[in-house]
Amino acid sequence: MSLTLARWILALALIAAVSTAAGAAELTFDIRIEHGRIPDSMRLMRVHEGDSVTLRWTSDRPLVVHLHGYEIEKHVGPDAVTGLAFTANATGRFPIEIHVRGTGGVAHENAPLAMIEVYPR
Ligand SMILES: [Cu+2]
Repeated sequence: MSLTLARWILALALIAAVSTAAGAAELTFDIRIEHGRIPDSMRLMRVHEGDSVTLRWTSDRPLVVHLHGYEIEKHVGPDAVTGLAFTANATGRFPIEIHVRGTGGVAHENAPLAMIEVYPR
């Protein structure tokens, strides 16, 4: 392989790597829980692989939100915004559920609060 050709291939590989990184988005969702529910418009969140995602939670009562698959749990209460941040490295469909405090274990309350779909880039 000629040196010139090798340089071209290296240059193209670098361009591909940069454009992939540049395509990742930083996404923030503000989500208010009331009576254990969130607005219908927030019940399905779509992101892409590699995106930096931050869910900013508030709730009318203390509870725990659990992002399945990524296995992140956060205490959410009425007095402050709770950030749940992750990089969407795993693709698929991931439920977010409410864990009820004081039941002595993992208790899922009803249907998932929301779903996050992470699409391949
Ligand atoms: Cu859970």
